[in-house]
Amino acid sequence: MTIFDVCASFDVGGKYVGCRELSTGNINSTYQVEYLRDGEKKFYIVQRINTHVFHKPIELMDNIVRVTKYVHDKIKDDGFSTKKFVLHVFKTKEGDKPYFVDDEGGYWRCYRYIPNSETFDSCDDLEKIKRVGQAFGRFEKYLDGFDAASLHIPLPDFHNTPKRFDALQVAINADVCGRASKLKPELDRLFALKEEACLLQKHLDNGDIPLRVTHNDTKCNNVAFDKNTGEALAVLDLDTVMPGAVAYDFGDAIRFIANTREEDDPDVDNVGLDLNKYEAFTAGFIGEMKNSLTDLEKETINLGVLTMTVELAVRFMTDYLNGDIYFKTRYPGHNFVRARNQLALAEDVYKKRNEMQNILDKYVKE
Ligand code: GN1
Ligand code: MG
Repeated sequence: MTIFDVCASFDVGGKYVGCRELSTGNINSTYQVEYLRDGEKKFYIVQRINTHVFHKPIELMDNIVRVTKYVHDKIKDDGFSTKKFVLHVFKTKEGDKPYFVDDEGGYWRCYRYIPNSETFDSCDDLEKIKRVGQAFGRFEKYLDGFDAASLHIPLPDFHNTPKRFDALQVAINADVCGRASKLKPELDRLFALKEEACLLQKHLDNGDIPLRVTHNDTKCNNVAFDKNTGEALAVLDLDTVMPGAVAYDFGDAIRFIANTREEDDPDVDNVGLDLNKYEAFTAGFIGEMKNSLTDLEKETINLGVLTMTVELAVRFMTDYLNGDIYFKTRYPGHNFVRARNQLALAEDVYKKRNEMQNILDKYVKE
């Protein structure tokens, strides 16, 4: 089965020209495909869904179809371009399905490539960071009226931090690769943050904060930008869209975009939270979202930054202990490097929590 065959199964017009694999993303395999239609180049994104991670690809695609349709209609009402501001899911020619199953049982999907767009794996420009915040804030604002409980849950307990700690403990006890003893200092530091990092889940369990439709992977490379105007366009990578807390999305975005180093930089002494970047993202996100937020959401949204950072450190560490079976790694020890990086960031976030709160209060009240 070639990418050409996969493309041919979807209802996209024109002549296939070629494809290239895009290397970003720790989970799915992604290809950008070029077509020619009426003398014009058209681009599509074709992805093989990682069914080791996403066990129910049909449900996952059902979520994506429903959420993109809802956002599509809101954008149309607001008079914005639906081609630019929301992903379009192609259906198959046969069966009208939003996924194609190849002869090995692999699940594929096809999106329209957002025209004339680009993504960034990291971002230092504060104006651009603010726009990333606006894009994710807009996404959640548009989905404010969507019945979150009606969505399938592709990854149960994805951001259930206490359960992530439980899984870490299981991995430590099993220690299948004999790596646990040399990780003791890092594990002690991680467990020291456990109580604080698990507070958000308590609020959710008690029903104190609402379940919303959340994106759950709010990295800046999941926002498309217009190549010419620099405007933030559609939000990408909707695999993990499911019910959650707004603090997940806010926190995960800050964790990624406001780290002074990249997520897997081994130079942990220089990893920390950049408060200027924090402020830029907050201005964009809160600017879009603040009228939809409850008082307790405003009070707890910052807790998401610590929670998401600790949680990802726990996840990378767990995967390292389990023998690197979940995240794609590029070299031995990659997951451990990532875990140490996120741990250093989490400690700095904890130190800066009061400064963060002062900045947040300013935008919440504006
Ligand atoms: C994974 O594949 P990617 O980069 O979109 C992961 C996220 C992590 C991220 C860390 C489904 O996302 O939760 O935050 O790596 N996605 C899944 O880079 O586990
Ligand atoms: Mg992604």
